Amino acid sequence: MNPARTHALLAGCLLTATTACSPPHAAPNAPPYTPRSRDLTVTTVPLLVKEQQSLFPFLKDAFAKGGVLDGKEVYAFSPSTFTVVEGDTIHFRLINPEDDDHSFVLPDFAVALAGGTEVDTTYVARRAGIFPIVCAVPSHLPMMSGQLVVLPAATMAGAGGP
Ligand SMILES: [Cu+2]
Repeated sequence: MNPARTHALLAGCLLTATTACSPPHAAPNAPPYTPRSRDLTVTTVPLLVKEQQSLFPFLKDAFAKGGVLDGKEVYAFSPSTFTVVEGDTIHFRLINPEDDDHSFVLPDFAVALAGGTEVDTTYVARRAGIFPIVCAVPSHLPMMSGQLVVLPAATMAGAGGP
């Protein structure tokens, strides 16, 4: 293939790649996204825990030494996935209604959740990306987890709604 043809093909590919990467909803004169506050309530919920062994007989084997839940209990955050936009301020209401301690941990943020407590806290989603949320209590890992999905502000330009 001659060099001019190769160059034309490469330019076409680059143009295609550039077009494919532009924000899908951003019209040329769309107003930029205005960061907002979002209220999110999260409750810690027991799913398969030792207190339930009389209700679910299979748990006796699961929690026994060598069982599939040996040294573990299954809890969840409800809900466990949150979607916000870059720059948003999140007011989390974190509720732990039971007597076990938990925590709510993002890569740059951590809150202890003692048993029977409710914590109101604020987190600013400064960077777009998908960030893991975990409870740092070792016996609750890796099951007690979730994700914070932070959309790039550019993808929300011109978008209406809350
Ligand atoms: Cu936990």
